[in-house]
Amino acid sequence: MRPLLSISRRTRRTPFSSRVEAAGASGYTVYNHTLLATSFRGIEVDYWHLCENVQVWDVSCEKQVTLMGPGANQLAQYMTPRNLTHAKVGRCYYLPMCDENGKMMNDAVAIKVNDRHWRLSVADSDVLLWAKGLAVGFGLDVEVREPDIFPLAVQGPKAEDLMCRVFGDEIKQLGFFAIAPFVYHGQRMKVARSGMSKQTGYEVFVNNAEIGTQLWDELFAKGQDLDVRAGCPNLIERIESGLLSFGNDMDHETTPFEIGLDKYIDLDADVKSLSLPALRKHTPSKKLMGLVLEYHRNLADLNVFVGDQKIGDVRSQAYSPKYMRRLAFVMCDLAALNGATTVEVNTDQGKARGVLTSLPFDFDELGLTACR
Ligand code: THG
Repeated sequence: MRPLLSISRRTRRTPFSSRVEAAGASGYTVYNHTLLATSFRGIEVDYWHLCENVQVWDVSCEKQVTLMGPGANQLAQYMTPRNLTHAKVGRCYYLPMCDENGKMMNDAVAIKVNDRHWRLSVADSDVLLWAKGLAVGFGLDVEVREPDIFPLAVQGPKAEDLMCRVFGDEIKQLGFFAIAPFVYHGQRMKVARSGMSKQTGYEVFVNNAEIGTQLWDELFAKGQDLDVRAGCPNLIERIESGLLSFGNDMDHETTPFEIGLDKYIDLDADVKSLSLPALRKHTPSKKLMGLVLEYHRNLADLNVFVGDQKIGDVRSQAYSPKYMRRLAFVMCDLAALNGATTVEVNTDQGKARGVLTSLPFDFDELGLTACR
């Protein structure tokens, strides 16, 4: 018998859990103490459907942490090395969040609600506890809470069409990473053009559980001809798109420079950030890189070699049916790698050779074309 996941109040269900079960979720993980489906009809079937149609995802597990009060701006800035000085209301900001040693605590999508109110949509680590500790330790006048807000993602090339049917054509005005209030059945809720896929997508920040389930049902009723299905962040699509997962591709021992988040950090910024002093002195000794393997073979372990020398570990991996290659993110030891790009891994059929590349994958440059 396969082991069961025992669900209790601690393993939080969401307003959409009954819908997710009814839609036939076939696997779950726990993310921020909350249930998150990992597959429905199988990861490959879900993948093709996501790339060609539209899916509705219960991503309530992207917990919201709010910082409210006169110290909210300061606390948000302490937590990230990204310069928030010119942050605007109405935009989402992808934030590496780092400790005093420059190590990753989380990667969140943040919005500034107003000058005294930030909202962080956090990845899988307890940002609430860290933020409370910082607020008390630095004596900031700010309240840190986890409000009842349940993100619902609508992802896929037909997402815009479906969202217009439910929220109106104004949805088309939202640019990438923009966020604006919409009214649904009399309830104001924010909608962003964002999500954990590189297909077109939106996230609705549902702030009323009952209206949220109505919204779920309406998305399915109005999307029948679009073949709308329940879905979830898809491992294959995430890897092809180079989207990182906290806990998999990075952890509390990783710096943002080691995972390619340099572009979000201005080391010269004149801001009070907990991690900037350490990051200014930091020289990365490891780097997350893409790995492309010729064959559809399963890995026997997570070690990556140049000759007999181990140079890194696989962090996330999946077979890409679109490019017919196994793709992986590998954390490489730069000294051991010494500039090599051809590496070997152990598979269930012996050693296999692969090529290391920068992330995100550039399939054109790799000479790979989509098979459909
Ligand atoms: N949506 C929301 N909250 C989240 C996630 C989300 N919190 C947890 C987790 N996902 C955070 N991780 C990511 C990783 C990448 C992106 C978003 C969240 C992302 N990155 C773009 C990229 O890499 O190209 C763009 C970033 C940018 O332009 O600033 O979208 O999915 N609400």
